[in-house]
This record gives sequence, C-alpha cells and structure tokens, in this order.
Amino acid sequence: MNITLCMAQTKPEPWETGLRAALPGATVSNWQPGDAPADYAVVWAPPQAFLDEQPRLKALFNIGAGVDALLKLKLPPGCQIVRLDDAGMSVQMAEYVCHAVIRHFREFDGYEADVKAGKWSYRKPRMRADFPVGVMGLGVLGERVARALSVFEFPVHGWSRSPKQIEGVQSHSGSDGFNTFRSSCRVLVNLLPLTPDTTDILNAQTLSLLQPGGYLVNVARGAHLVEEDLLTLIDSGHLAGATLDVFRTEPLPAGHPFWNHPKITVTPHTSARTLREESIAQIAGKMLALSRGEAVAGLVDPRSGY
Ligand code: NDP
Ligand code: OXD
Repeated sequence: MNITLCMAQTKPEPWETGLRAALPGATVSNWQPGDAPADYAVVWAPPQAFLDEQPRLKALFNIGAGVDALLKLKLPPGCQIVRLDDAGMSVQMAEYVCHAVIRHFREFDGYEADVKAGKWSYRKPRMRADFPVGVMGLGVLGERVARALSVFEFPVHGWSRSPKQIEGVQSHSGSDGFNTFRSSCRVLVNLLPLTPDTTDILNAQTLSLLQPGGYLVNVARGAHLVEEDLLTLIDSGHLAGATLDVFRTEPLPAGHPFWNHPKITVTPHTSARTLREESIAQIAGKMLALSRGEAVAGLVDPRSGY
C-alpha cells in the first residue's frame, strides 16, 4: 500500500511517523512533485497539481470534517473522499458551543468587564425559556451539540435536510421547515457543511427572523455568513452579538471590524481541532478496511457536497 500526504498548514512528519507505525507494511511519504502515484492520500486543502499526479488514487482521506475545499478540485476518476468521522471533534464542538451560549445567556462577558473595572455587580437572572437555541445541521457535530445544549435545559430546535428524532430537540427539516425553525430561535448555532445551497445562508433575511436580542454562533465556515448583514443587525440592536470561530478570509485580516467589535467574540478556527492520534488510528483502520473491500463510515457524497 502506497500512501502519500499533502497537508496545508500542518506538519507532515508526525503524521508520517504515526501512519508508518499503524500500517507497518505500507510505504508512507510526504508528497513532492514528480513522486510515484499513490493508492491512498491523506490531505488537508491540497493543490490541484497534487491531484493531477494521482491517477490511481482509490481514496482521499481528509484530516478534517469539512470537505468543501476538496470538492472545489478535479478529483481522479473513481476516487472516494473519506472525512474524519468524529475522531474526538464532536465533544470539543459541544464544549465550545455550550460555553459560548452559556457565556452569553448568563452575561459572563458583562461580569468580566465589571470585575476588571473593580465593580461588584448583579444582573437580573434571565429565563432559559426566553433563550431557545437553534442548531443548523444535525450531523456528526450538530447532533452532539444539540444534545449537549438540551442537558442545560435550553429549549433546543434543530434543522437538517432530512427529519430527525433526537431526544430533547425539536426537529425541523428542509426548506419547508426553515421559516418556523428560524422564528423559533433566539440563539442560532451554525453547523452546516459549506455547499452551494448553504453558502451565504446566514444573511439579513435569516438573521432578522431570529427573535429580538438574537445571538449567532458560527462554527462551520466563514462563507456561510454575510458579514455586513451581521454587523448591520448588531448595530441596529436586533441582534445582541455573535461568537465567531470561522471567517471568509482566514486568518482574519488586520483591521477587520470583527476584531474589536464589543459585541463580537472571535476565536481562530479552533472550536474542534483535529486530534492526531485518534485521526491516524481511524484513517489507518479505514485504509485496511477499504483494501479488504469492506465499507467504511464517513464517505462523502459529491452530489450533496458533504
Ligand atoms: P455532517 O456532514 O455530519 O452533517 C451535516 C448536517 O447538515 C446534516 O444534518 C445535514 O442534513 C445538514 N445539511 C446539509 N445541507 C443542508 C441543507 N441544505 N439544509 C439543511 N440541512 C442541511 O457534518 P458535521 O456535523 O461533521 O460538520 C459540519 C461542518 O462543521 C463541517 O462541514 C465543517 O464545515 C464544520 N467544522 C468546523 C470545525 C471548526 O473547527 N470550526 C471543525 C469541524 C467541522 P441531513 O442529516 O439531512 O443530511
Ligand atoms: C474541519 C475544520 O472541517 O477544521 O475539520 O474546520
């Protein structure tokens, strides 16, 4: 088995070492132009030039959950895309989103500011019933997040393409369910994949349908959000603010209005990190399964885009 690595913004050496240890019979190398074509590739945002040199690739293993960058490329014929299937990401995403929602609901940002100013102050307790949370996307990550929010007794709504039954979550689906979903929520959490149907979905229309005092948590992709629409709705007072982990341009450019906006919390695309050990074990197991002709979880359907 010949495995090649091509991973933007990621040091390849520990992945090479880990894959060699997990698959002792395999040849593993970090791709250089002109290398012999491989059977399997482990990638993050590879260039087209890499794929053009891989005519016999059986599968591309993405070291993340989102495959939007891969689907923009021309892939070798017959090559399957396999995404990371949780691999320790969903619990991180649940931590991040619950932290953001609770920080906003309990006004901990306000308390932090008061304490910094040497002020011992109380705010009136807010009612959970007044903070229904909506989770867009109920896949591997969205379902875990929705369940975690329901443990804190927030009213939780979820929206996906197909209807779901998740304990503690009111499910809405398809374009027919979108308006009811949006108007049922005050806090909106985005965990959709980036596809032609979901690009720019967090726009003035979607965000203005949230209940007054609405709050956005975007942890999926920057291109879901029309940034100017968010700023307009926060500045008009319809939205109370946002926590944003992903941006149209990453790193977020210097001078971007999100950096210092008092109602926007920025984190650097870190809500759910790829955990190398878990990921290598998962990828190696799937390579062995595929080479025995077995089915694996996490196959991407290029027609749906996720
Ligand atoms: P999944 O593919 O498991 O789930 C996607 C969900 O979105 C499914 O429930 C699907 O519906 C729903 N969906 C897709 N298209 C539509 C649509 N047009 N209308 C309504 N619902 C739709 O994805 P994951 O949960 O694993 O990940 C979600 C995204 O999170 C990734 O694509 C990635 O962009 C982002 N991400 C961000 C990270 C970060 O650090 N910020 C880390 C990891 C991922 P159905 O169930 O009916 O198919
Ligand atoms: C992912 C990401 O998709 O890191 O895994 O955003």
